Amino acid sequence: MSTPVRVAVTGAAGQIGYALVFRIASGQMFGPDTPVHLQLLEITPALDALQGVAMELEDGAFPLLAGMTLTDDAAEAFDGTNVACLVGAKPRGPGMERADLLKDNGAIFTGQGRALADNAADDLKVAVVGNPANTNALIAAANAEGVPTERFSAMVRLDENRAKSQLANKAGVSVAEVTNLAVWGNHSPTMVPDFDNARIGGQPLTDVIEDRGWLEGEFLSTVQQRGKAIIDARGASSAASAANALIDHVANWCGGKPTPEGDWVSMAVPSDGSYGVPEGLICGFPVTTDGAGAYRIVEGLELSGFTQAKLGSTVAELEEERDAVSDML
Ligand code: NAX
Repeated sequence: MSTPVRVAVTGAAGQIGYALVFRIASGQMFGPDTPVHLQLLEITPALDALQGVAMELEDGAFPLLAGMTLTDDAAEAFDGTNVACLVGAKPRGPGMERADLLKDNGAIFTGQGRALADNAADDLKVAVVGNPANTNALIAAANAEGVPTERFSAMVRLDENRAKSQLANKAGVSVAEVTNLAVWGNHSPTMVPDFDNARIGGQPLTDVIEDRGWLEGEFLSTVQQRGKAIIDARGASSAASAANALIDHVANWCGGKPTPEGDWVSMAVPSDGSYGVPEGLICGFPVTTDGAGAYRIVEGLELSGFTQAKLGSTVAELEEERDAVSDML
């Protein structure tokens, strides 16, 4: 057996954490031959609940689970961490403005960025799920002195998976037939699923689904509002599907599951200026990954006027968020 991958999960006793850690322990993030050591971080009042999660992990008797660390101390949680899944965040409370949410979460991600820089392994990779995910990733990266910025990402994969499922249903095909579906921008209702460059069964998607009114209307709004629809139906926000998307995100990036030849996936990563997105913003892009920690933004895609305009709006929102937390960058 190889050396265990040290995986930190923050907010590990929360809803997504509960859906995530068992799948990591069972080998779905890093493959069936890679042991993992789970480093679980929670706030102090949630440590009892975290203990319960750890007991259930023990009761899963996972052969790949090499060890666990349970703590409320970020330095301990990130000690030697290879992959950090930053899920824990402060939810938006009643009457709370978006700016307050940005600031409160900014404080968490400032501290976690520093703790990662001081304690994590040299090959650290970070996937941020806690909202506002893109801007939290920006803050963590800015405060992680010495860690290359491109090691920080935010998750837009749930949006991609949601979009693929809607498209597969519409076309009457298996979801596996829907490929090359990028989600551009912010993980927020402004994000943009790029149907112009997507494919179904290898054909341009727009040749298979010719109803452009549906693509620009109902499809887009269904994907953008899916999080709210889940809350309305379930009385709680997406958890298992979010954990599933994070498994996909990390597995493709550095869990030994490269993007299939000719396909791409969506990750929010620091912009290199591609497609007019200001450099440094953590923005959803189409990327190819090698499964071993490297990714590349797919260049040269043509965007329709519709998608280009939507990209402009989501990027403007990211810039506003960045400006609201400029004192933390
Ligand atoms: P929960 O409230 O169930 O769990 C969050 C957990 O984080 C709690 O157990 C809390 O004690 C812990 N926590 C809070 N501050 C912490 C800190 N400083 N250090 C460590 N742990 C801390 O929320 P859950 O449903 O699990 O969602 C977690 C985050 O994911 C939220 O911010 C949510 O908005 C975000 N989401 C992001 C998605 C994405 O696609 N990027 C989709 C799903 C989800 O909405």
